[in-house]
Amino acid sequence: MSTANETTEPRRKRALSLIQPSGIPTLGNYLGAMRNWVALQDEFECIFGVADLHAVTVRQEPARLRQRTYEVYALLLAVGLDPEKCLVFVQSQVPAHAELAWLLGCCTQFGELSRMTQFKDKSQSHADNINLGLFAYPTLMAADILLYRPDLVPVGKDQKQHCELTRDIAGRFNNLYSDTFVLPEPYIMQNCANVLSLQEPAKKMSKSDSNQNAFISMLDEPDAILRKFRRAVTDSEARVCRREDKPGVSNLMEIYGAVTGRTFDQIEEEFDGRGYGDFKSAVGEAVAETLRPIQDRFHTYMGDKAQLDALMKEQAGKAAVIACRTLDKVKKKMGFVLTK
Ligand code: AQP
Repeated sequence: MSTANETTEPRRKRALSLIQPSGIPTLGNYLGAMRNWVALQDEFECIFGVADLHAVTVRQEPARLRQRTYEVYALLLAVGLDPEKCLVFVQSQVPAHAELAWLLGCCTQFGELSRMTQFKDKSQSHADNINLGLFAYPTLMAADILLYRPDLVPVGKDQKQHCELTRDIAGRFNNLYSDTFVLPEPYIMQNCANVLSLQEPAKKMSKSDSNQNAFISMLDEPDAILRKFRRAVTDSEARVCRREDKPGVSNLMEIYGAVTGRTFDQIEEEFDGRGYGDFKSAVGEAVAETLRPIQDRFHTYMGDKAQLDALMKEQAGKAAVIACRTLDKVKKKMGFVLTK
């Protein structure tokens, strides 16, 4: 991705999205985000990142976080993000994120942060560690976004509230200090799957779920994938159809449709008169088949850590050029003395 021409040539619209290394990405992360990011890189000037600073708002074991960061980075490459076409960087390797988060924190109200649904949810699920970072998470997310002046921020519906707060913070800063930030649009991608937990289909599939059977990790072996789908919660009707009162089966249909390209009508027809056993095996096999080439490429990338390190360094350097330009502008406007 070229950054050198950014001020002289009309640029394509810029899109930015990050993913936390809080676990191995799930089938939900893949079908709801990563797969679509690959499609975006040809249309937009894309910036993708591993949000390791966000991950530590929940306690992480250091060696594990380090390993996960490599793994998530390698997975982003393995799904098809191409560093020749887009930026793929690690958030903590670009210090401007933490610095701008502090400055934006001083333009964010306590009441605004208190209203964030994710803060309320995570405070409940991590009641022994309701730390300042968890509370200030949206100001770091605002910094991630605003540093790169993206036009679009592809996010799942769950992140819409944080995107709106980013717009509020940016608008407030612009009013106080004159136009500085582009107000980004949340870009809710069409046709992108919302994958639910295999054990509690009322909630989304999450990589940090304590129940291993609730999610398919992108690195699960085919046996584990089949086993988890066979154990997936369904209902007693034994009929494959999509209905509100059948969230488990509907979720499996959504997944099957997303990996095979079949419509819900076609899936219903395919499994008409057959039990859930056949259906669950078919979903498991199709998912395993989808993940297999990604896993192969993942292992190749992980086999050469030196190359990953070199790529991370190069990409962080490119990201920092864009980020520091914005940060310097912000600091100047706020009255800080910059070194000459
Ligand atoms: N189940 C899902 N279905 C569709 N999309 C999903 N995403 C996450 N889960 C699903 C999308 O993946 C992108 C990256 O998410 P993230 O890792 O930054 O944070 P998250 O949304 O909090 O994902 P998890 O897996 O639930 O992480 P933990 O368990 O650590 O909180 C986002 O675009 C998200 O919408």
